Amino acid sequence: MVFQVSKKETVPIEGQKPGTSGLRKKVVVFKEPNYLHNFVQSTFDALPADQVKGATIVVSGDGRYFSEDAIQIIVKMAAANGVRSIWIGENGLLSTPAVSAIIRERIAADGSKASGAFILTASHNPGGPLEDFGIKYNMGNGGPAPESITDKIYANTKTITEYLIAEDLPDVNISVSGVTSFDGPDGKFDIDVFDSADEYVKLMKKIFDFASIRNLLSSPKFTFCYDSLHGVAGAYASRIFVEELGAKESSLINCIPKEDFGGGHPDPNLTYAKELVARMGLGKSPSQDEPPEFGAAADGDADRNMILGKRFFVTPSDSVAIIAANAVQAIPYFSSGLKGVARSMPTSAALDVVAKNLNLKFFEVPTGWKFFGNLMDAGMCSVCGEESFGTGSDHIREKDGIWAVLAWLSIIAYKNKDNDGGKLVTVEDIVLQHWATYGRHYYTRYDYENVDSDAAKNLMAHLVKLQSSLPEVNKMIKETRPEVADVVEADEFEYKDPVDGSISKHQGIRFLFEDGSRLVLRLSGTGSQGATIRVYIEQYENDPLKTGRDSQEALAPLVEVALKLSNMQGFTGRSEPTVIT
Ligand code: G16
Repeated sequence: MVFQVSKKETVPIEGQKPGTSGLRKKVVVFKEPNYLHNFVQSTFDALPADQVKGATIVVSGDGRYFSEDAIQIIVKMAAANGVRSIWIGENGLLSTPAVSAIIRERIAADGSKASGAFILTASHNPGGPLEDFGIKYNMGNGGPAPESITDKIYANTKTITEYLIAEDLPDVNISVSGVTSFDGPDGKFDIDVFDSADEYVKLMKKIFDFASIRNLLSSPKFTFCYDSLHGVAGAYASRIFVEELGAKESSLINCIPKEDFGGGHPDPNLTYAKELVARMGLGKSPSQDEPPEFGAAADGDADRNMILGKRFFVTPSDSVAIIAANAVQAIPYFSSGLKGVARSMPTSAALDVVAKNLNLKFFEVPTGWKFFGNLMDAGMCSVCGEESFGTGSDHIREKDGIWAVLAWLSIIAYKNKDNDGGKLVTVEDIVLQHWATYGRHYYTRYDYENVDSDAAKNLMAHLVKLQSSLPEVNKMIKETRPEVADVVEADEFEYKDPVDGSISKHQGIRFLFEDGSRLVLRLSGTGSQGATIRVYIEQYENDPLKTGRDSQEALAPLVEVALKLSNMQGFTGRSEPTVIT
């Protein structure tokens, strides 16, 4: 059978602007007639022709509700647009980092490589018929499409008049590995379904010393727990932690991927990873059992991570700093040194102190993983991270949740390597030692979710106006909490990419204090409804006698100042944030 290509008329649909990481909307919106079709065609039309015609493209995601329907539609549209091969992880499952690895590493039997990928995920947002779906495009380097492409996609969605589809192509059986070939007007079209984990596991084995991690996991002193929150990390957890590294099957919780994430919110933080938090002894009512020594969780698409020790939370900002400080000694992939390190602007300056002490190149970029990609492609950055529970390296061009766990396990193994009979060097010991060397950045983030969009815009506009009068800002601070230092600089963060010179403006409102503290406010680019206001609060302490305080208590004066300056309650009507991390 030769499939036919149909041209279907359509009209532009409003609101298809990709956010921080792709287009995320409610499933009901994605199910509206032509909603997905318009976005997919707009993407094909935004890509260079040779990355579509005759190319190989990956399509998969975190398996959330509507994924299979979306895969079938994208396959038919890809065939009609002249794509040569489509690669799909079994059951449509590929974690975001695995997609990046596949684009970079996988070579088909005929020697071809993929030129890009549609990743179907709304990341840490809940899934199900009434929840969120998402789609984003990654390029040939394995990283999210740059703004030059996402801007084109958006422009196309505003002028689209038709899309192409091969309606008579049968649905693909995505549950069985193998290649199926079809004949189309442009020649052959292949659909290649393959194991979701093989390529990723191979890559992890090249980066880490699995033998030393296996040794750690077999030690009676060390106990371990991993929570996939029913996201796609479950498709990798058993293979890596149990089969390859010898962890007990019972150390994995919520590791069966589910299309609605078991009804939960697949966001690995202290609020949503409730079961793990309780197991680790950090819950409101501490668990009866002795908590494990190490715990970690992933989000829906497995690019985020949360790292916990026994009754101990590691902030993501500290996590990337600690990984950077120990990478060369503990992780074989970095043994010849780090090319540089980078963090997003709202992430705490813990990484800056490490970079300074170790004399490493350092970059501060806007929120959004795509900004790290250019630095990595140019060989300027090896390790990077964000406060939003994202950590990664130049092995791929996405953040990588399981990589972060393996990095921590490698560091713990390294710190315990000569420790035959002694007490385990724990996660907490490693963090305390880090603070003793580099000082501590107290850090917290307040999120106000689903706020009225106009109220959020007005709040931001009010802050920008306030920034023009520092004496007024400092007067308000003194009236609120006299012990808080003066603001010495206030601006909106703007980034000039050192590789391609592109400029990104309005990347967050900053208040920089005389003692190094910072307040940052920005609107999230990943929500699907209303606006989410994020308030980031940070204070540096390098007096060893003062690094052991409770972080919410230490930051209370700055939090009060942030809420006062922003007039949060006045603009939004909210007296409490939705989530504190
Ligand atoms: C995405 C981006 C991250 C960003 C995060 C939060 O992650 O890749 O770089 O930090 O969104 O962004 P925002 O503060 O705008 O909500 P993910 O895991 O959601 O794909």
